[in-house]
Amino acid sequence: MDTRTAPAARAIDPDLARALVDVVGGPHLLTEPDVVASYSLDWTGRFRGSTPAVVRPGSAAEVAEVVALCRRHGTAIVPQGGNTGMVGGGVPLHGELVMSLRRLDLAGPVDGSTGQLSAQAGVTLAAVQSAARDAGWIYGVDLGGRDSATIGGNVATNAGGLRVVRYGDTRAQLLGAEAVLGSGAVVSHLGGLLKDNTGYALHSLLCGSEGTLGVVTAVRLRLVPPAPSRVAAMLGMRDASAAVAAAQALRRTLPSLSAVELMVRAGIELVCTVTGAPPPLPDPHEAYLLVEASGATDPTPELSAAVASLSGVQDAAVALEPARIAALFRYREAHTEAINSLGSPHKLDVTLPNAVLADMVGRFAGIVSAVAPEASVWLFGHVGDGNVHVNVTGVAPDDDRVDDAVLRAVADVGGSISAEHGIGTAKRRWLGLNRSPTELQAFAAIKRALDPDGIMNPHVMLTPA
Ligand code: FAD
Ligand code: 2HG
Ligand code: ZN
Repeated sequence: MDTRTAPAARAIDPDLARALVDVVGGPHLLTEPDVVASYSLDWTGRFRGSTPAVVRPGSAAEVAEVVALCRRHGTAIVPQGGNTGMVGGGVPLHGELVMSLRRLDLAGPVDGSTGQLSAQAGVTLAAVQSAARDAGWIYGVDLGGRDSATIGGNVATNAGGLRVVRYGDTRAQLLGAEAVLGSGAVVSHLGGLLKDNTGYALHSLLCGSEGTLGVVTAVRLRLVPPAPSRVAAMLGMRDASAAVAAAQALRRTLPSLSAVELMVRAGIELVCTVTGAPPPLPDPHEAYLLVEASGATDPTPELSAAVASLSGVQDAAVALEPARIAALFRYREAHTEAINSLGSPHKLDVTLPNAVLADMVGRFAGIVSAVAPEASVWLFGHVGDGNVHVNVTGVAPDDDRVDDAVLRAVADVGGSISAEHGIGTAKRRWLGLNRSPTELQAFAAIKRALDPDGIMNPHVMLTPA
């Protein structure tokens, strides 16, 4: 796969290597080139870095010792969870040491009376969801990378996903965190009090900081009551504009709405070709809306009434059984892997204001073809949040012209250049489109305060000092 490749990393300082082995044990300092290579390539295949070593601490205390050692040696660290990130923020593109958090994998127990769960950073999202479910609660965040993505990575990126329209993003679930800052200091606030206005909310600041301020080692999460009755419908829509208008209407008319996802004909056809799934509806449609409603009682009558009042619906497939609902969601979730099968994509994850959402969905293909006529554009996303995933294939990994054109067009109409994936290295160049010089100065001041030597993910989000 053609990737944006970084120069080879320098070998690790032998003194640092010995000290790291003393902390984590020999088996947890990985230096074999074949082994560390898998930690150096991102999920999309667009960003390939190189590292002298991967260190795998087994406790928060070991994380703190590793950070202190790296600070002393002036060695930069890239924290890594499940390596499912989409913006090149979790791979060592400048020869950094990789710190894998996957050994911090203790989840629970759930506090059944408050509906809260503590988990270490390396627990997968799927394991958090299943611990919550086993205790009679649910965790409100869900996304396609759930089996590999870690809760530490979710917090570091403030992950969104399929149910933000109902429960909010990761920050909305986060009641507290434990972290080792770049200074080496350990901060811990895991008490889980629902109301707690005692100074700065450091956990909220760490959420979405993409490993640039410190390493998240544990989190306290809010859970929500289960919504056991579920129904999903795949709507064949007249066009993308009608689908956007329908999604916006459903937010108001369907109180039990728990997901509303946009797809278009080309994406559905690609998914069917790559996965072998049959078409979701007998005839093709220009756009599709996947709608899920859930609650304590059967939401089907409410969903049917809400759908009946929409315009532009040409056909519908309704699913009530969990397996059939999962099959409908598969059409949406499989977009990411299906697009990857065409080569490493440029991923432009944007949010648009409601008023211009439909118009922009119609404009993206033209914006891309004006700078890269050979490229293909794939549109889908969490349209209930105004979040569209503009994927572009057929463009070299280091050719940023489409990124530039799309992100500028989005910012020009008041949109965000990153809805949920973060800035990473992929979008650092364009952060100034959304953030003023004064805000960027405040970001830099926070970074200097918490990470005085700039060792935490120094090439991510902000320009290195
Ligand atoms: P990584 O990729 O390992 O790291 C991501 C960033 O977080 C990096 O900057 C890294 O340095 C930092 N980091 C990781 N762990 C820590 C830690 N413990 N402390 C400090 N910094 C840390 N994202 C969404 O928001 N919504 C979606 O719907 C969605 N769907 C996806 C579907 C698929 C199939 C895939 C592959 C990915 C999807 N993603 C989605 C992207 C990705 O899963 C999320 O960004 C996720 O939160 C990353 O978690 P991770 O553990 O893999 O982090
Ligand atoms: C999703 O919503 C993820 O499936 C990935 O955020 C989006 O592949 C993408 O661009
Ligand atoms: Zn997404």
